[in-house]
Amino acid sequence: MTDFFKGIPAIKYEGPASDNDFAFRHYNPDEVVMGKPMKDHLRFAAAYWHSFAWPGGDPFGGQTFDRPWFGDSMDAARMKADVAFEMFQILGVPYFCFHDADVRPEGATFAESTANLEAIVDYFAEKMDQTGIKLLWGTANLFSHKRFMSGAATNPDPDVFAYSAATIKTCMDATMKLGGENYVLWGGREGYETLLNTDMGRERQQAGAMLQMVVDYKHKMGFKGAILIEPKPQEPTKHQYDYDVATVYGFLKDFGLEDEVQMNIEQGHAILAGHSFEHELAMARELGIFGSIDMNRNDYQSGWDTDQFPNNVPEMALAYYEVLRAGGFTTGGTNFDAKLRRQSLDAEDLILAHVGGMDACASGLKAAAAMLRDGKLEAARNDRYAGWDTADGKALLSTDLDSIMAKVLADNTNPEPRSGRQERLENLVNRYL
Ligand code: XLS
Ligand code: NI
Ligand code: NI
Repeated sequence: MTDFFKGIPAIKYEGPASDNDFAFRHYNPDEVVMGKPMKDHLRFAAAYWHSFAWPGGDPFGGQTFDRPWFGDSMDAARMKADVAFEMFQILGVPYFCFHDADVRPEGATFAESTANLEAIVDYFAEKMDQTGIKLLWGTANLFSHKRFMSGAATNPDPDVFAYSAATIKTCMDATMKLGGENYVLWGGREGYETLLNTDMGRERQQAGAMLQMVVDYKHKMGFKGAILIEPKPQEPTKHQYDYDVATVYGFLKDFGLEDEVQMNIEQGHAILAGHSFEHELAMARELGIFGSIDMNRNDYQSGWDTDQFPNNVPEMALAYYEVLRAGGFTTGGTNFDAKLRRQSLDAEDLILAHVGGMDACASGLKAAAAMLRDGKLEAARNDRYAGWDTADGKALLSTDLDSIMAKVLADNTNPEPRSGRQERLENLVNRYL
């Protein structure tokens, strides 16, 4: 045991009336919601990078956090892992997620970085064994080091493509070895700053080839989890290729990979793309590529990815409503891709941030389940489209313009506008919160 969390005990469910900051009011892991314990609906994961690797900097100032494990040694990496697993246990999160760069020191060579990663993976394996904590997903950090400044798969330099591919292989190996349930690809540097120096056609082909190799390797190694792409429209790159769910779907179709890859959808990225979170979730569900979520919240005024811990229950209710309508998670889960504000210096801030986020998710899930159970929203939606369930409605979709025009004339078709009843539905949703 380290003394980082200074004896903060495991967080327990105490119910909505509790006055204890270190307790859950809504997240009751074994409480059954729509036939499944809450913990199996939500499948919470903590993100290694924000909680343990981020020093608290912003564009105007550097490190604010003073963590005893900051440093480049393997000893520091092991201490970081000790503290991380202590946090996972205090919170009772069943999963965690990591990038290679979060968990191991960078080596002087590719081989040394890989050896460092392998040593930490062995250390994780022991800890996972002792605690029962599992890996939701692993991923490669192909964006922080300067070698990736012009992209990873989409770099103009083939050596960077090669370095990136080899790095992805080591991270897929690590994920497989730890029994990870998904492998994530987020292309923070896959895009461009200016078209003046960019060959978009080549870069798309390079990205397609890389993804095909990832999928081939998944099958070759017998990885049973899902390959997930995480869309984001910009930041750090000015224009990122994986803009949003619909854009990525077009890319997958182009390369014939739409049945091989699913989406990891992040709240803040949806907002940056000018969508709501539930829009992105619903789009992925309709396209058959819903996978997992990165839960956080974005500041609506900032214009960049603020990765705050979620606390807006009405928004989360609508998000989990879409997750439930998608049939819930299979390999996916709720990863807190969220970081403290840089003034939140204390160890307890890390715990309380997650406690609040987990409670907000649980409230949202309960509200979503109640909405679905009551069925009023779905009944109203079905009623709005009822015309399409009639024989005439169905026939319309498989005929031709000549026949339709003849029928419009014969029936003297003259559509009457009907209310969309938006305010009525919004009032209805508020009753479940
Ligand atoms: C950054 C992304 C990143 C991915 C994993 O905006 O959210 O954290 O989730 O590389
Ligand atoms: Ni993000
Ligand atoms: Ni993310």
